[in-house]
Amino acid sequence: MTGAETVMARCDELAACSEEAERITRPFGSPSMKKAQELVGRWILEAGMRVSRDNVGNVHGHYEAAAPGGPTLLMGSHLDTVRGAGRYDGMLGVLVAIAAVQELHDAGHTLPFAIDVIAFADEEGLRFGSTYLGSRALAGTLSPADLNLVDARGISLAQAITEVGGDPSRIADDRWHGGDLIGFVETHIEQGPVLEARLLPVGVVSAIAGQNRYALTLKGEAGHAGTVPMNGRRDALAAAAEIVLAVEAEALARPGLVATVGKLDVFPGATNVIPGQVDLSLDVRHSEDPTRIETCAHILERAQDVGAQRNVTVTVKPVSENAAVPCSARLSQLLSRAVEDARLEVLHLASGAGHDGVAIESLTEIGMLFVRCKGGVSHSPAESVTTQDVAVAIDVLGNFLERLAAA
Ligand code: HGY
Ligand code: MN
Ligand code: MN
Repeated sequence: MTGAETVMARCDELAACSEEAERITRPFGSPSMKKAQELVGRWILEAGMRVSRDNVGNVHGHYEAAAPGGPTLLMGSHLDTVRGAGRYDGMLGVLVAIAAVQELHDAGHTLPFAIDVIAFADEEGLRFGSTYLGSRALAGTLSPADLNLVDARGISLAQAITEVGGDPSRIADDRWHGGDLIGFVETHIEQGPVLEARLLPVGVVSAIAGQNRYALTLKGEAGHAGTVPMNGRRDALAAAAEIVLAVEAEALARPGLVATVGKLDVFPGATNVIPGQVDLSLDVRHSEDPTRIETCAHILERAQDVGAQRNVTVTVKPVSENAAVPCSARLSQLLSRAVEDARLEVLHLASGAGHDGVAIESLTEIGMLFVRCKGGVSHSPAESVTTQDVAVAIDVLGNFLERLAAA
């Protein structure tokens, strides 16, 4: 099998590692994540790398430099997924990085720098709600508050780390301590329609949009659906519905801004009971931080107005905030030349999706290579890439490594 065919087959193997039989769902610290990490560990060894894992569960592959003491290039992506995920978001970046090192290993080739390939244990935040837990551990920016995050069953991140064999009291050891870093380069599906529209297999990422996540709790008054008159109800779900539409309206009014209510839980959740409480998520993103910040304030103000009009309390808990992050000009230049070496047009494009580079940027400069995905669809089983485009990505990454070695 070619490198690209191997990557595609391995994406299928990882897709079978799921907490749910009928869809791909692989959260932090789950049995399916353990299985995926074992597979990735095996493939890292096959590519001539030394494998290790850290407290938080990131899997590391280390490919020695030609001579010890040189700097290290980080590559990789995340191994966790959203609920009902596709099989390429995250996984493709891990497997393409392994494939690029496999090619070096098979050719008996070493470089003037080491390569660390990392499969991050949690980027999506499906289990604990926050983002980039794996890459923040590597960047040394996980906080004690993060360790106290709890999942839907009340299990804390600290407990979950213990359960996967890590020591939450030693999270600081997960910070990169392997010497000088050249940077972090992540290959990832575009999760958008631009490359497909431009008939291009790959693109070079210019920046990653900033992102706010909130948890809102609306409290009204539960009551009998048959006896409480419409006037005077304190219906938390009706208030939530008005807020969801207000979120959409505020986003539509601002070019380039996206805002989403992705989760909404109704309590008590019975046909004949007026909803007394609604918990909902809010995700707001834009490439310009001032626009994002202003819009968040405006949306939250409108939510409070709706609550006041309906006599429903609105409590807002900020979950995470990440400023927009630029990709390194140096790494992007080298990636652009590497794309040209593959006789392809170079397209620079911004990422609306968040990526581990947002967390790693505090540690070292970042670069990203996007791979075309069908219809721009992601966070869905319909996520799809072609073997040909994956072959291009591996080829471009190989060109990039060569250029970096010669730089
Ligand atoms: O939410 C995101 O943008 C990424 O998929 N974590
Ligand atoms: Mn994702
Ligand atoms: Mn991703």
